[in-house]
Amino acid sequence: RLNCANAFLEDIAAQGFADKIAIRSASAHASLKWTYAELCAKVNQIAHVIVDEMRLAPGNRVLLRGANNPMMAACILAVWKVGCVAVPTMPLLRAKELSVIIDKAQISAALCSAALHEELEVAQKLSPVLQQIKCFNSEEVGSVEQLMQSKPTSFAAVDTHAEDVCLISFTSGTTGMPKGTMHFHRDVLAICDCFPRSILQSQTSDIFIGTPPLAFTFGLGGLLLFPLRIGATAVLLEKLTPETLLKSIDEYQATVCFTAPTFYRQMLPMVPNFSLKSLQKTVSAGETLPAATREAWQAATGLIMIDGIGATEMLHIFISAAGEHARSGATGKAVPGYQACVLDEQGNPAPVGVTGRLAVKGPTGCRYLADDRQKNYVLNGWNLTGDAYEMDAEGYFHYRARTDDMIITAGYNVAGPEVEEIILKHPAVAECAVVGLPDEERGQIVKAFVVLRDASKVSDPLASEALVSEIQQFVKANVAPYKYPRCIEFKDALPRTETGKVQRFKLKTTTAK
Ligand code: 3SK
Repeated sequence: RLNCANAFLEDIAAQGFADKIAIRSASAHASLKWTYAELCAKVNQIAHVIVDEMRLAPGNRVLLRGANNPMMAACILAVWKVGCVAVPTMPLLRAKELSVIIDKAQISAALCSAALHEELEVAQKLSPVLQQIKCFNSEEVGSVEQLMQSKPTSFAAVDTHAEDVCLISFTSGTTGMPKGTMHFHRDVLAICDCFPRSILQSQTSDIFIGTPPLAFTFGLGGLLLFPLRIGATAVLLEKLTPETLLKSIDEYQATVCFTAPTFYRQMLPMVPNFSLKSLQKTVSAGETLPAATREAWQAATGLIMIDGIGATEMLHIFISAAGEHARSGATGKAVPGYQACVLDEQGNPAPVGVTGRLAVKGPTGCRYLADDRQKNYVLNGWNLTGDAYEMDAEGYFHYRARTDDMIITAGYNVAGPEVEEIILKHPAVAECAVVGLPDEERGQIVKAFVVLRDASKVSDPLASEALVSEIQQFVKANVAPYKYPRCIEFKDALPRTETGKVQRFKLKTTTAK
């Protein structure tokens, strides 16, 4: 029997951490601190609200909608404590997207931050299976906070099984079709015993900060579960910008930061304006970390980036490396607890140095909710993540592309991210995505979408043409010339999921010129 909520609450409080700060946050007016004892009490009161007022029973699915703040965290833990299934959703989702999730997971109840409830009410009209919404971060009559006031501060966790589902996390959909991934109580604890222990080597004195939403398992683990599992402190902040994250690192004396490569890149020019003396470890995941970003970050901060790849299907990071074990250009090795290998087209282990499909197994794995795509993801016990990787003789894994992002042009294999990495080194370029577009002569051609640091550079067509040819020459000078983008389009922004991944499928539907 196992209820994972206990492992973040009473178990930790009983280990001598009751008066330690569990969660810090800030509202517009005040800063907020909850000790482990206070967090336990709040979670228990919310648990009573879920059982006594919402009349939910173990196994019921509860949609959670909120930004990264203490009440959102407490609601997730309370849902687990009462044996229900948490379905956290990205704060920016619109009614139609929410309704797809509600229908797919047959969700009858929601806990929603008051600031975000309007869109959920629209979704409820589209999906009447959702019968009740209780708002938090509100003092109104009927709000979670108001109902909590009369509730006891103790609650005995429902005696769930280690293999009861407690979390359904929806993939953010780089392909546009979200899938629900189901995770057990034991999975939630397993991720806390893998990456944070062996790679991050987090300590109870650590203060965790960062940007990924709690609705994304990267954020749920990195910003809430990993700190709480060891009695450390989680700083939960909403609407962070590169500048406010740097400022908050100094203000909260954060030691561990989780964010995506794009965010680290955007912070770089501002790093000299901050002390960052407290910062010891920076974790990058969610998208591939270009070597240039890793090197620039190290030059600016002196910190060796901890790169990692995870997947919503696997719950958290399964390949990574830290400190002296990290290598520029490699994501890392299989995180202890996981095994990883590269498979060829036939499903056999590919030789060292050959690109193939990444396959992973370990304590967590893919269980899609009612989705035929399960059979494509899990093969002979291996999870096929959809990433093309190469393993070197030392067991380091080198990212090449998403398997569906390999471009085959005139018989050559081109990995889009390799070309992106070169283009990103051009001084005029801020962001870039490379895709293959159908071409009669070559099968596919390489096309780059580029966001410039200064968009005014291409306001006149002649300047634009000159810059296209300059970037093309730049790529040819740095990699095999057949990889150069025959077509370059300047854009104001790249289409991204809420978790920061580029939605290449949207770019692939454009034309070549
Ligand atoms: O996208 C990733 O690399 C990732 C990392 C950690 C946890 C979850 C995900 C999807």
